[in-house]
Amino acid sequence: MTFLNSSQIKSYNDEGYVAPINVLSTDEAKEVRDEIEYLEKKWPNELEGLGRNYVHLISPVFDKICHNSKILDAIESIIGKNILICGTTLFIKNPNEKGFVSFHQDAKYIGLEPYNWVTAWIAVTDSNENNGCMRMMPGSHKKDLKHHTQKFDDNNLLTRGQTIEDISISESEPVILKAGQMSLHHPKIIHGSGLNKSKDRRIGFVIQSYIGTNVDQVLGKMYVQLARGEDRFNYHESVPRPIELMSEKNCLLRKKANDDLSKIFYAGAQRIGKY
Ligand SMILES: O=C(O)CCC(=O)C(=O)O
Repeated sequence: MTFLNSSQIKSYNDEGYVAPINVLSTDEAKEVRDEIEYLEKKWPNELEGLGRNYVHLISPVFDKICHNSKILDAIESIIGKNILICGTTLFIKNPNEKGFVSFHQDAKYIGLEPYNWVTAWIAVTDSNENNGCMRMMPGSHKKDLKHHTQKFDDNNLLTRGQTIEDISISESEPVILKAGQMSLHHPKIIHGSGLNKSKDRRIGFVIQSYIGTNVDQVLGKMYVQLARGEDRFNYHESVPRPIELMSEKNCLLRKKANDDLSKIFYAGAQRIGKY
């Protein structure tokens, strides 16, 4: 049993995030990195652009992480026992690239309501201040959603380059994780991340997000798996777990899921970005 303890729950409620939480062994984290690098080598475009999303639908390795009981225990501590997996994203920052994530709130454009959901950021590699770890503005989840400027900058890893202006980095807290650890963050917390100045990749496998079964998608259609409990709401399309890597059927399903996800991500936007 790896439910969050009372001080972890307090930290999530007060600060809007909790970290670090040990969930994978170093070997398990390495297995995820190897899977990413195998996919990149064998199917070079598969994880590019929109393809960084819904990877758990094409690979049993990512799927296994999403259904990991240690992760689910922690999630249950926050959103209750009826849990759906509604999406995954790879946030990869390669050395010598200029990738960054502007300060933003996930709830702004994602269409998931009510906010009974939580994002799990799993460190596939170490994530620290030198390689561009996430930074959180503690307590910001308690305020309203803020105005975001849509900048579409080339190196911004967010869909629209959505940016909350005038955030003071010195007031943010770094989320330092070892490979195999995770952080959990609230839909409304303001967060972002800077450049990778190291010589290795910084990789986050992000379950974006675990949602309570009572959470609807108000902008479009999502493809979900039941992770725990039961779903009496049936708001979303339910999809099977993959049993082999890149099967034709699962690739087609993922393509459909990503096309629909793009409609959600860019609802009302002036243009479509890279992701
Ligand atoms: O990986 C990053 O640096 C940012 C990821 C992020 O914004 C998120 O998981 O909500």
